[in-house]
Amino acid sequence: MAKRVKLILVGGFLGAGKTTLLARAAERLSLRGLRVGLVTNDQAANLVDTQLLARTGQEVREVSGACFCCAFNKLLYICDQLILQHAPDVILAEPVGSCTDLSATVLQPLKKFCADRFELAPYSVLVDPLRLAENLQGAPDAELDGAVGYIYRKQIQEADLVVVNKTDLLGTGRRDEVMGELSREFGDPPVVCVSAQDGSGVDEWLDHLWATGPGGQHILQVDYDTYAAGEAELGWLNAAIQLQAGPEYPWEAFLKDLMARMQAGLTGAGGQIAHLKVLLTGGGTSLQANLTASRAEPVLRGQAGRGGAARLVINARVRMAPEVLRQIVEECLQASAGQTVQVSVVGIASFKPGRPEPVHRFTAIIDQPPK
Ligand SMILES: Nc1nc2c(ncn2[C@@H]2O[C@H](COP(=O)(O)OP(=O)(O)OP(=O)(O)O)[C@@H](O)[C@H]2O)c(=O)[nH]1
Ligand SMILES: [Mg+2]
Repeated sequence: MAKRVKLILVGGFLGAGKTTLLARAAERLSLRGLRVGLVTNDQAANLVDTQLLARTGQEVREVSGACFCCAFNKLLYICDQLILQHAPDVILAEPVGSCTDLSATVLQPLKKFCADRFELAPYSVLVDPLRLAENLQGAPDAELDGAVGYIYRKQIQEADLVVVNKTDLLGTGRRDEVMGELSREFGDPPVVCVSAQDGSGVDEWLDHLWATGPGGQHILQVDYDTYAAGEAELGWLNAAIQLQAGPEYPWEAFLKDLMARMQAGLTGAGGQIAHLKVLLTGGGTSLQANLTASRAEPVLRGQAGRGGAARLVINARVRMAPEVLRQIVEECLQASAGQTVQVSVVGIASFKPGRPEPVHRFTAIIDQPPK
């Protein structure tokens, strides 16, 4: 039998740090001498994540147009292409951050139909510890409640392994509190703690994925009406924009101004920001800006050059009507550009994710045969 590829799916809510962890894992696995392939996923094209992961130097493919469960055959096709063209030992894949029920709709079908090709790692679900308590408690100022909160909980419940990320931001006391919240709410699931950003815990997490498995040990009852209602509360916008300015124009200041305008505009209109991510590239440099909550500060990483041409990719996931989201983003863009920057929109899509219609849905756990 041909060698099986280790397939690692990393889920979790929007902004939990999946892409950052995949990039870090790709780096660590390459150091172990393993060839890595990466797969991103979204409802539409023009993904910040695909571009960010391409910077790891590894092969990246995109499943866009639908989530993994609704585009299961496309996921298989893309993985097969990766295997044929690149021969990876490991494929790391990131499902859309508003998706759940992946165990029933993706993991079990993978074990059933592709046992010869893939060895499925435990399904890791990332948690942003700074958001956990407010999202679970449905506090009055919680970013996620109702149907979106339902998705959030289901994601954690179906994990084989809960990965508490961003531990670089936690003191020991807060870390203990997070563990307490997880154990109270989810009955002591296996948990590992990492920081995708500084790399701590990442090797231990990877070791765990090689020591245990296969993934998909829990199948949940999921009410698809509530799930669909939760996804439909989110406005989605993906845009690719070409910019042109004079020779010394400071692109970093432009991006900071744009993020501040979008944050004020979106929250001012009553939107709740789940994840607003923007990547500005040009002249061999790239600068990313992320905002993972309405009241947070945007985080900038990388660097931007000065002047000339630049390309902007905007991916916004905001709890508001998509038409309003698009109007605000377009107005902010024009305001930041003023008379100094020429803006041409290469592509823009804004919509609500459609009702999830999985290709497969298994109700029993498939035991993957041993190697
Ligand atoms: N401090 C800190 N920030 C992190 C860590 N991991 C991710 N982040 C930041 O969290 C934000 C979101 O990270 P992403 O990796 O884009 O999150 P994601 O889960 O892929 O988001 P979606 O693709 O929108 O679902 C970015 O600003 C990251 O830099 C971490 O370990 N520590
Ligand atoms: Mg991502």
